[in-house]
Amino acid sequence: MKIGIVCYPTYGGSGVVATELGKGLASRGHKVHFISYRQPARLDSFHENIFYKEVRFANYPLFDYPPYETALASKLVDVVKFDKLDILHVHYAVPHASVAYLAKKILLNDGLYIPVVTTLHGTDITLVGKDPAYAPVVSFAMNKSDGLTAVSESLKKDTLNFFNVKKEIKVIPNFLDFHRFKKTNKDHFKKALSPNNEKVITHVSNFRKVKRVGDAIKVFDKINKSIPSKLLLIGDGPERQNLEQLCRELNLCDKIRFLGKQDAIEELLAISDLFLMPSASESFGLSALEAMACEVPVISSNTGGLPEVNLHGKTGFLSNIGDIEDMAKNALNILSDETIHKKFRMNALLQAKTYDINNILPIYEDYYKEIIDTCVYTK
Ligand code: GMT
Repeated sequence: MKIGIVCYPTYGGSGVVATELGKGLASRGHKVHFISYRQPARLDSFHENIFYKEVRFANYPLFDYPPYETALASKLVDVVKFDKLDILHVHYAVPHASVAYLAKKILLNDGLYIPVVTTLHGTDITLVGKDPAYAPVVSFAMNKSDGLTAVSESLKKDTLNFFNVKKEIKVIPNFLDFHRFKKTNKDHFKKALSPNNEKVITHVSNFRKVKRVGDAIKVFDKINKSIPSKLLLIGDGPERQNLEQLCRELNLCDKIRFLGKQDAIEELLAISDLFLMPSASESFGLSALEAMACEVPVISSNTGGLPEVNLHGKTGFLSNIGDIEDMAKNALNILSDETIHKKFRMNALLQAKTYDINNILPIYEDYYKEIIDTCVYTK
């Protein structure tokens, strides 16, 4: 198939999933065209079946905000026509679903029908999409997509609760590549980051409010009072300064390392003993899954899709949002007994295996075929 993938090029989960999906499809022989305003972060090596089409938008002094939607729709029309795409798959509904609909309408005028699949990732529904500033357009565009997928049962439920969606939503979860995410020996990192063999606790996110990184720091503070530990904070974002301030207030600066955005997260997960994800909202929790693939148990909140990924009492523990005491108690339960820790590590790996990219790619392929066939039949 010739597949167009539209995504955000940043380190956010939706861009990561879109890019890894495209790379996986390309390795199975499909021609994949990525369409975005910058080369996606994880599109970092050459593949003969991968093409990158950059959206360029001309600025003009009249614009406070350059009209990205218009530029993207024009690019989609151009790529679909010129590269004869079979299907467009847009990731994150805002604004990609409505832009794809516009492109579809323009192409229809020229006698071309391009089927559109929209994948809902999380905040495009739970936070941004349901904001009255965007909701009517998001709702309309979802109903106009030929195919609609969500990354967890919980996100599907939220979408049906918040919007009047008539379209069938298929759940296709996040996934990962076990060639990359596996526990390897990184003793030199371990020595550098926890020289006295302290336990290594890790958190990865974009440091937005919704991630509640402050809770991760407070949970760490409690763990560290019983078991000497180090906290690795990986990622960056708007809350960083507040978090640095919190570390100072708690007198934890020598125990917490802000590592910024890291490409080889798996190498840091390889030396981690525990992963913290105290989010206020999380449709799936891809970083938790990546940790589990590296045999790291997860202490998380019980929101959104997290209970589907992190199994309470098996791969880690779930607590109510903001319940720092409970999270710390659960963390100590795992960390203070080597046999228990080992068991959680193995359970985490086993559970992660069910999300192997090799299981998920055929589901997307079959879904694309089904959508294309239905469109050919109904058009
Ligand atoms: O907020 C983020 O973490 C980024 C966001 C995105 O859309 O870029 O991530 C969402 O999509 C990921 C991939 O499907 C999911 O694993 C994350 O759980 C989800 N984030 C939230 O729902 C907050």
